Amino acid sequence: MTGMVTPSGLLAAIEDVGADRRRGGFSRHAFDPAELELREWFVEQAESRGLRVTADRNANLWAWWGEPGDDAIVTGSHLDSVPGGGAFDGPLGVVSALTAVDLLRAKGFVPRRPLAVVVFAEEEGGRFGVPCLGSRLLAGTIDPDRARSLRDPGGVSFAEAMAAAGMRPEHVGRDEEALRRIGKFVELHVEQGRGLVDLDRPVAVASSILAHGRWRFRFSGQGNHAGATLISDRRDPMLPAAQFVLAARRAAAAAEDARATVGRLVPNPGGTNVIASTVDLWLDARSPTDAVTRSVVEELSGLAERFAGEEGCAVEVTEESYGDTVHFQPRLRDELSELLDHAPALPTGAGHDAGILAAEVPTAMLFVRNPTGVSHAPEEFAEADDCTSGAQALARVLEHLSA
Ligand code: HGY
Ligand code: MN
Ligand code: MN
Ligand code: MN
Repeated sequence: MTGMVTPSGLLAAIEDVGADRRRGGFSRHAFDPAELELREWFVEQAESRGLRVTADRNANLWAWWGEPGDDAIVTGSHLDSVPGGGAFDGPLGVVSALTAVDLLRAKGFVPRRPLAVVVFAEEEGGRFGVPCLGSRLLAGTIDPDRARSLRDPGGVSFAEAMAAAGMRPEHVGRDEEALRRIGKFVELHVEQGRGLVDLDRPVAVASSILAHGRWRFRFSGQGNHAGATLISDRRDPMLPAAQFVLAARRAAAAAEDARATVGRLVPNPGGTNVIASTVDLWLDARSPTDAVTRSVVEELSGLAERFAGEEGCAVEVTEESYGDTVHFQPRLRDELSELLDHAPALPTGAGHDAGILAAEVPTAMLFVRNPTGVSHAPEEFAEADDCTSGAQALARVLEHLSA
């Protein structure tokens, strides 16, 4: 792609936006200054390519090549990150879509169907706790009132944050017009794992997404003084919480290809010399089947009750989000694999907006090789040449589907 902007070139242009000096990596969360800056950057990049950008009622951005219309070929991903996340998860899908538009235009391609690049809001759930919030609202798989009332750690609601960003939270919800406009959706994403490295291939198509969800466990005891309270008099919720973290690893290891993670644990009030009154922790559980994921969570909920009881504490479990196992349509998956020199079909342990939309429209995903396999961490990486191969593959897919 001599002289043309490449995906890694576009990523380099935003490498200072939302850089998290304390954690490393990037912290770009829905409607915070960094994500708003990325949204503006995306609009500029899209408009400089002659694309017309609109925002839908759910804070998702749509850049149209041609008139917006039904049965469009849509690609895109997200710009928000997890706290201290990598540079590629989300943005690679967005910049590859922009590069694919460049490649198609350079060869004189004119879409015979509307074509759009979409940027979904709050895919990571890094601020309001529910992943794929923008695509869930679009598809109507989350209650609008519940979405509006989701609060970030500082107590700001999704509705307040949307309004502060100049958007209208009162209109969020299933968007029939936007859904009707999606003929097919293809999301390109950096691979989050080592499948392609082990196969020595640059690009794969997705075969499935694990069944995954998030549950909040609130352990409640008695806040008290760290020095003045005898051990025998304590009801310390940190104890059942600590046992729970270990039990989560054991339960996942004993189940069929399951994963269980406690990445976030918040004692209240959180003082060094204070026995916590409550401890909140969030369980992220996943597996190739709904049954296994659900059984791991059920087992852990029972253990949480037991651990809490042993310490004179209580526990409350809340399911915050759930995404069924997604198997991408074999016909579209195989068609794209064939188109891309028999690219391998790989499962993904990560959730994606494509997984939400797959319930509504024909959907596919492309993955780009990640040499370390690491994701949701500053070390996340993809070689410039592989990113270019990904964008070229995406351009071929868009041209093929637009025919
Ligand atoms: O959590 C996930 O799997 C995705 O990155 N949101
Ligand atoms: Mn992610
Ligand atoms: Mn992602
Ligand atoms: Mn995604």
